Amino acid sequence: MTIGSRRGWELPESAATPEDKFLRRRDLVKALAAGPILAASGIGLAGPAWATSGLYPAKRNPRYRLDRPVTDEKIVTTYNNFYEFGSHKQIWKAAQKLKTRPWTVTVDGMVEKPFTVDADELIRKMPLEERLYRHRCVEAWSIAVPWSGFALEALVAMARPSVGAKYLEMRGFHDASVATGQRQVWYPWPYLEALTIEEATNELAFIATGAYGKPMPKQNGAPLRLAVPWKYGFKSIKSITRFTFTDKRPVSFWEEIAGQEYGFWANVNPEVDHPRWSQATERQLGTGQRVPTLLYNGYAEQVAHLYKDMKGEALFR
Ligand SMILES: Nc1nc2c(c(=O)[nH]1)N[C@H]1C(S)=C(S)[C@@H](COP(=O)(O)O)O[C@H]1N2
Ligand SMILES: [Mo]
Repeated sequence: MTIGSRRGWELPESAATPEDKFLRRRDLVKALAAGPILAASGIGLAGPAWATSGLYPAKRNPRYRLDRPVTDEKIVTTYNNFYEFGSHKQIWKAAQKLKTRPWTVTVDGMVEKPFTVDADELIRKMPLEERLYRHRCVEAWSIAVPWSGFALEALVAMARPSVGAKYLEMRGFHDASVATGQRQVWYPWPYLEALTIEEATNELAFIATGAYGKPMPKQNGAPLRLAVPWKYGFKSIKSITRFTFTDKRPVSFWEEIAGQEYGFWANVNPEVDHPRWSQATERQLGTGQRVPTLLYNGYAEQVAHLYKDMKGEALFR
């Protein structure tokens, strides 16, 4: 691995979205609102995500702060887990083949009225903000990222799930013609993850649509990916195409492959080892440091109550 750079330490949190950029963004939003002629003129338009690219950087929500430096953007966008494109970290180039616009998102299952919506249309309807979140991979490396996006709770509210719905299942895409990793047919494609409704409506559950003040890079899960920072990274499913409300607990992608190692809950806990390695510490990418891992990855205050009365559940793998 060649992640020896120390640049992460040098980046102050404020480097993520300078206020002046935010102010310019407001002007741009006004300009876009002025009409389709301006919108078509190309101001601030970044590639095919043009329909929402003017929304970044979103205003930072100061409630979500870090106890560590933001990781260098270069590292976060070039060291990835995205098995659809290969079972190694250097997938960022291969991921550019994924066509993320137009992108259709379906909301179905136990809801008042199932619907399908264009991703940019959905993003435009949601309350966008920026949050600084930690991310802890089950493999014991970690990053800290300024995500842009919206609270998953807002999408749940829009979906109007029926009272019997207990879980929210999220599915990735399935297209082996572009995602060469999906030619490995022994994996249970598409990637699938799920949360309980209580988890999905917890304030921390976030749908990230951008990073570092820009639309989401493909390799990080464009156009929309989950960010649940108190859980191991594999729960944060990328490039979601479908949200399904259900009363049956879904079996997630990794749970199906190796349920003894990767469970449904996957909450971060330094005291519960992975069957093959310790989870006590983590390698902070970009810093050259190994630091102690925190219970619920440092988010116990927001989420510990969700699990208080759960007995006999493997909450930490
Ligand atoms: N669809 C999909 N989502 C995924 C994965 C994947 O392979 N496919 N890997 C997960 C894992 S293990 C991690 S650690 C994070 C990595 O996110 P990043 O590359 O943006 O850091 O994505 C998660 N989401
Ligand atoms: Mo991971």
